Amino acid sequence: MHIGTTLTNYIIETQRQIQGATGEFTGLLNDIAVACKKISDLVNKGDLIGVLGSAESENIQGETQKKLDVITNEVFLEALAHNGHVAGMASEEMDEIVQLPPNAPRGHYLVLFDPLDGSSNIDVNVSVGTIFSIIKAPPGVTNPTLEDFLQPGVQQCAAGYCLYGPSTMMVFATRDRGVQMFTLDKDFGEFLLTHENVQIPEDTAEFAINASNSRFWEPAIQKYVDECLAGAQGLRGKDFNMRWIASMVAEVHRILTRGGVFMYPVDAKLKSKGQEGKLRLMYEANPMSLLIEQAGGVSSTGRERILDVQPQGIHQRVPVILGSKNEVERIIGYHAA
Ligand code: AHM
Ligand code: MG
Repeated sequence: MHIGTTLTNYIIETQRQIQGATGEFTGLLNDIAVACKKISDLVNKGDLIGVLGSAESENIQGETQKKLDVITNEVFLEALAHNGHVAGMASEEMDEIVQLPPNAPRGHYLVLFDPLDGSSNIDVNVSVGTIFSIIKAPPGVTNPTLEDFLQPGVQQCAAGYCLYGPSTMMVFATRDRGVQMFTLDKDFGEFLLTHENVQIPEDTAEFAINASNSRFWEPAIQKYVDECLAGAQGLRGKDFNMRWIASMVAEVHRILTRGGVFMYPVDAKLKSKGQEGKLRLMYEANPMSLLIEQAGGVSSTGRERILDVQPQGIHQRVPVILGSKNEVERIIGYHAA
């Protein structure tokens, strides 16, 4: 496909190559693109339209919701609920899975999403993003139950994110067709292909972790970060650079673009709260892991491939270590030692 082709054309062309494709998947990705364009517009206008600041509510994780968490959740639901491309949805911002209205047409897909990840950054005008994961509803299921959603990440048909940064970018991967990046041309409202078949360099000298948690880390993470900090004088024999944006979409985008490692490991502080990690498996870790693997990187809890984790609940949390292959494999090795 040539650089500059529209997202819609890209999806149609890809579908054409799949035997028996019905156009439903094309329609679904188009719905998601429309939702993301609307969210991009809201995020962009920000204070001009009074959408910044906190709402008076908490989500299932007990976190205060931002006004934009609530609004973008509605935008996403609205864009997908009536077009006959999904059988059900689940969102970071909603306790339960979303049942479609009784009269709404049904499709074959289930979509899980985080409508605005990194939203604690929104008031300070730092990049945020929408993350989505697409799985198939079990055959014949038109009113899915919770169990129908609990599929390991390896079964995702596609996944991606939309990054609202200096420019708005849609990045997605299907299970076997690599990672493509599209940039929104706001003048005519289309996502245009700007990076094809993205590949992450296997080696890197850049890592991302919230170091304020270091006193709670497990030995494997402590050892890895200590070695990075020791730089050229230490065992690694090279200097490392550190980045922490506290916005997973921006972090993963950097890694897809120039390599690196992102870690949100389990630590003693999370464990004391009964949590196995900070990030959510089904609509944060799984979609990002599909992108990372499709781009030649590795994504692990430290002990297990994230895409193989059998989910027990929609809002389940997992440790996340992802990025450049050789670095992530080194960290996995430190967990095994
Ligand atoms: P959110 O879903 O409430 O926005 O939280 C997820 C975000 C990630 O984008 C980011 O990597 C992480 O939380 C930052 O955590 P911390 O504030 O502990 O550094
Ligand atoms: Mg989130």
